[in-house]
Amino acid sequence: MGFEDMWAALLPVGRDPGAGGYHRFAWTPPELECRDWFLDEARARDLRVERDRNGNLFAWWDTGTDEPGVLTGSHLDSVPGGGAYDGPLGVVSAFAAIDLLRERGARPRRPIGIAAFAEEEGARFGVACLGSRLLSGAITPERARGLRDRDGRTFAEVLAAHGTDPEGIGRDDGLLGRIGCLVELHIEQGRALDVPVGVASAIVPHGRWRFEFTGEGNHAGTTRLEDRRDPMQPFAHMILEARRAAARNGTLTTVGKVQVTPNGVNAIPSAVTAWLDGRGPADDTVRRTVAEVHAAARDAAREHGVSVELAEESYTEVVGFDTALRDRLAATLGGVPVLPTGAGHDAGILASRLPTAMLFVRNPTGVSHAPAESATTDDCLAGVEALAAVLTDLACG
Ligand code: HGY
Ligand code: MN
Ligand code: MN
Repeated sequence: MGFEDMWAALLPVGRDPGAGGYHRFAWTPPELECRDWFLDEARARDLRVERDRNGNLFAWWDTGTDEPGVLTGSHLDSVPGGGAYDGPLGVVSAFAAIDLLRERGARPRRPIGIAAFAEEEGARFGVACLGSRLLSGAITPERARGLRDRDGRTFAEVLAAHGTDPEGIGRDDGLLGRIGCLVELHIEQGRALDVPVGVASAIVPHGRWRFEFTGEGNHAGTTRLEDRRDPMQPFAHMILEARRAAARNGTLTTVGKVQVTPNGVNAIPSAVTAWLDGRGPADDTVRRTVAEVHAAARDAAREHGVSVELAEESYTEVVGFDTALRDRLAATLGGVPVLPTGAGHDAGILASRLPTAMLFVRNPTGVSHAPAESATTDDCLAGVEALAAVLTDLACG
C-alpha cells in the first residue's frame, strides 16, 4: 500500500462522525485498531515487530549487522477531538519512505526502525510522551504504574490487560543502545513553515500543572452567598489570571480540561480540578507564569474559604535537537528552513538519551489538536521523499 492508500485506511479509525475529530486514547479500541494497522503494515513488509517493555511498538528492517539503527516513526494516539495528522503522519510516512527505499534498490548498512510510541498526548493517563519517558527513564516506573485514567483504571492494570507486565516497565538501555538516532517526521503545528518541509531546531519549555480547588458542596437555591465555599470562584480567578500572566511574561497558558464534582446544574461544587498547560521561550518565564497563577488562585481561594493544591504533572525543559544531525538533515534536503516548535514530541524526550531530529511537514492553516488540522497530499508526499532521502543518507551511506 502506498502513502495515500495507508492514509485512507487509517483515516476513519477513531474519528467522530459528527465533529470530525479523533478519539484515539491509548489502549482504547480505536487506538488498538491503529496498533493492529501498524502490525499489519509491518508484516506486509516483512519488518520485524518489536513490542518493548513500555507499550511502544517498533517495526525493524534488519540488515544483519548489529550496528545501532536509524529510527523514525511517531505516535498513533490523539488528543480528544484531535486532528488526523498529529502523530499518524509520521508513522504512515515512515512506512512509505521504506517502500521508496526498497523500490530504489537501497541496501541499508544499518537497521531502519519505525516506532509508534505509546500515549504521546497523555490524553488517557495525563503524562505526555509516557511511552518515550518510560523508555528513556524520564519517569519512574512506580509513578507510571499508578497513573489513572478518568475511570480510575491504573496504567499498570491497562498494560497488564494488554499483555505487558507492569512490573517490567522502565528505562530500557538495551533498546536505547540499538538506536543510533531518531528522526521523527511530524506535521508542523503552527504557521511557521511556508514550504513543504522543514527541520526542527528546538522545542520550547512546556509543562502541565494540576490545580485542585476544594470547597463545600451545597444547594444552589438555599445556600446564602455569604455561607458558600464555592471552588468555582477561585477557579474563575485562576483562568483570568492565567491569560494575564501569560501576556505579562510572554508565555502561553491554556486551561483545556476541567473536572467539576459533582458537576450538577443546581449543586454548588464541592471540588474543581483544572489543568494548566504552560509553555514559553525560557524556563524562568514559564515558571514565573505558573507561580503568578498559583498566587492568584491561592488568594482567591482564601477569600472564598476554599483550599487549593498545586501539583506539577510533567515538565520538559528546552530541547535543543542534536546540531550535527539537524544540520545534516538540512543539508541532505538542500537547505530547508530550520525552526523551533512549541509542541512537545517523543523526539524531544529521547533527545536526552540519543541524537534526535525532526522533520516538519507544512500545516497550511496552522491549526492542530483540532478536527480542522490539515496538510496537502503534495506536502505529505514531499515529506515522504524528504524522509526517504534522510534515511538513505543516515542508514545507507
Ligand atoms: O502537547 C503537545 O505539545 C504535543 O502535541 N503532545
Ligand atoms: Mn499533539
Ligand atoms: Mn504529536
